[in-house]
Amino acid sequence: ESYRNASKHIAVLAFPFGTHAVPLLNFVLQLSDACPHTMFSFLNAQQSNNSTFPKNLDKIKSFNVWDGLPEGYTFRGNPHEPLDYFLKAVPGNFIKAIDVVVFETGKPIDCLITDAFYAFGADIADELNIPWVALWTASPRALFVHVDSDVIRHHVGINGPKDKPLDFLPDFSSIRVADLPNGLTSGDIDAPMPALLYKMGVSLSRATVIATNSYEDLDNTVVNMLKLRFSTFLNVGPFNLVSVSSSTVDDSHGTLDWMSKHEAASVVYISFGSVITPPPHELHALCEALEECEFPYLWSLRGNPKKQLPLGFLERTSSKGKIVPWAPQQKILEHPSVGVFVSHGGWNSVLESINGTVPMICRPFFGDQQLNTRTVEVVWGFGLGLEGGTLTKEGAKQALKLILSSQEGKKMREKIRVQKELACKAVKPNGSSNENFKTLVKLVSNSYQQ
Ligand code: U2F
Repeated sequence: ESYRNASKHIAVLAFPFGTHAVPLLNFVLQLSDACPHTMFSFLNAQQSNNSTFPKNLDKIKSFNVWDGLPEGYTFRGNPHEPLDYFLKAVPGNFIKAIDVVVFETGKPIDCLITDAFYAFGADIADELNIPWVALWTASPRALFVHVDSDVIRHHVGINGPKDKPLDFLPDFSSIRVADLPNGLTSGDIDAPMPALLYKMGVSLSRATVIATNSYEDLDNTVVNMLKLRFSTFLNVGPFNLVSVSSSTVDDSHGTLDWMSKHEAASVVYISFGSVITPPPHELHALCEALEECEFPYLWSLRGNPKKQLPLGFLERTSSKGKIVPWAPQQKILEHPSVGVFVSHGGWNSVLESINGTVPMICRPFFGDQQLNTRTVEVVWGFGLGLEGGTLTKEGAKQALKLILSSQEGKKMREKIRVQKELACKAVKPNGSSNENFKTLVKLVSNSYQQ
């Protein structure tokens, strides 16, 4: 059945920054298989649609919304700038686009799916009298701190001591104030993004379903707390075990062949996600550590390696290393030669590390990344943070050696293997994510068929 012939119409509102639209699209792809007679309109900023949206999907059509950028705007390297403009344009740009889609297709909207960031989804859904499904694309733990913002603020204050543990929350005693996203209890709590996340925490109780890209066993205590808060909080991931988006399998730089030339569990894979490049002195520190330890490395680096890395580094390590502008990360992490993943701790990277059973070294930058780092290190024990939170030559050397060539590294690999098994079990028929997904489909279709 094609987009035009469907009798039901679901509008999807994507968040066009970081790796948000890809998991949302994966979620919608799964739903489109499970919901017959339903068409999906995927509303997103043009740039993000161009990079995430494959051509020719039968039941899913993409539409561009205004990105809020002033005319003639040129990106000068600050990733927060386009985000701030975009946040000024919401929800008006989406409301307008929904009107256009309804007019063009002649089909009213029966259900709204949004990135959970969009607290205003609650109002749009109320206005249209339709269900609202919110997809949280990061970890349950990162969601929980936003849902419980007021409790956390009450206990630790605003801009209070950074090393205070959050021991007033179950299973948070090893998490400190410093691990919370910026703007939750420190920094500018009224800035656009923190304000949006705060509103999200308050509005999510109005969602018909809150779905997340994780699985029940990964952070079970936190998941159970969320289930107590929201009767329809459903872990339906990890999506990377269900579907792999086309952008992550492109291997035009021959990285998989290169990986195959190396010994098992020996290669350092480096990637700081889709948004961030570490500052020059940290790039240099990492290069020096790699060079001194002589570990083979594969580095997905945005920018210009010749300009950003130490003079002569590329030449000196050419037999040991490979630098590419984009790598098929999921496949690299599944490759037997990879031994450690140096990462920024983005949620998709954590899930892909679990899938590949590769211990992580995390250098977090913003949002949930510090909380993920701490959780990986202290709660799950399959990776390391860095002393002082940044890359230094000695810190990187120590962490790389520990994971690649010590007993502790082996233990981490064991721990992550256990997680991989649990993740695989969750997405199997009768597994928790699979069952949760069926519940989600029922909840959505019952509510809009009435
Ligand atoms: C934001 O995500 P990021 O894009 O910064 O980071 P990840 O969640 O780790 O996702 C990166 C994705 O890009 C892929 C990689 C991941 O699926 O496989 N990728 C690739 O295929 N090839 C490359 O060379 C480099 C990356 C945000 F910054 C995070 O804090 C959030 O946790 C996340 C989810 O909400 O979104």
